[in-house]
Amino acid sequence: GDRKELICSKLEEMADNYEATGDKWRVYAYRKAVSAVRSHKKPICKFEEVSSIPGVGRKLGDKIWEIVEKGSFSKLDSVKNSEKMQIMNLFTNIHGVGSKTAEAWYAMGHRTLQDIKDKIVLTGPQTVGIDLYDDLVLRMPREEAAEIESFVRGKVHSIDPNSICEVCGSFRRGKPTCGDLDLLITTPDGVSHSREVFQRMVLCYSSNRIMSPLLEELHSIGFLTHDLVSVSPEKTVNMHKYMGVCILPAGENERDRRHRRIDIICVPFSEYPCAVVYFTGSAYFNRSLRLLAQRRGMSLNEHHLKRNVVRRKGEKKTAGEIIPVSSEQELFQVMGVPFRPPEERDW
Ligand code: DCT
Ligand code: MG
Repeated sequence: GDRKELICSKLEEMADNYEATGDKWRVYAYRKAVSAVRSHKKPICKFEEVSSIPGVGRKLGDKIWEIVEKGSFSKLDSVKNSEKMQIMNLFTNIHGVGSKTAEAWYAMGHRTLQDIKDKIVLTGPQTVGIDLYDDLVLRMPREEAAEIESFVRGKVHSIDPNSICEVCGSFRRGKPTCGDLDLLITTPDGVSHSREVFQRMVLCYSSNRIMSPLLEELHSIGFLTHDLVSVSPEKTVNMHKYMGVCILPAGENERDRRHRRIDIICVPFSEYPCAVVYFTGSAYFNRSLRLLAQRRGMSLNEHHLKRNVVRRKGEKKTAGEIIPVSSEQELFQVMGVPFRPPEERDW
């Protein structure tokens, strides 16, 4: 119980540090180990037991055993106390800043958020990221994500009562906290199996019909406070992915609200199953599914599942044909994969 939580929190913290430096493979290995330890049924008492957990292996086994024996993880302590790592974490926690940018700023001698504000010409999203740093660095509790979703869903349904609106991402995977809210919207159109060109027209139509009035309403009531994509009337007409920042109206007994990240995505009905799977994630799970599709001569992305895709040396030789699917279940079935509920899609 407690021991596992200690192990996981140390490994997780180490993964976050590696993420800030852009070391994707170590991030992957550490996150995978966290999930393996979490789902390990028995308590951890012996070294052999640790290293035999699938997804842990010898090297990480040694590190986990150090945490078990000493209650501390010396490598994490030295890494996270280094000045550079603290600053890399500070910078990469700014929305729109990745490890490469953070590295460059560090190399230029910048050390604080004030340095960045004073000396760097920031992109629009990065400016929002710095202005709202203290809010956006936090993950929101699941309960608040649910409140945001029902608030937006109400607005969507007042525009079109037939539309479907669902939160995907970590929320749908049942996580206790969410980094942002990934809201997917579609409208049943009654033509879901027709040709792609037509589908695209339907997409524009429904984006136009729902997205623009929705964004206008959410801005005007002060719910959407900052945009992370450019939103002008000409653009929202065909917009299908909005990214921005929102804040719930303050209730009577609540402490001040915080700004939260929200993505609103509008997709054609025929693409809904693939979109739900994609935006539910996790990103690691999506990668496994894509690889699986490839091995079966198919291809999968956020729009479609296709068959008869021929690849040579990883390169697509034929584009393949779209296999229409009407639900998540059917998508898994056609791919020949046992259905996995969202809660079991971390990998
Ligand atoms: N996604 C993906 N590949 C990426 C990034 C995202 O396939 N590189 C998909 C999977 C999850 C979905 O998009 C939403 O992305 P995030 O919001 O970044 O992920 P999350 O799982 O919802 O986690 P968080 O709680 O941090 O938002
Ligand atoms: Mg998310």
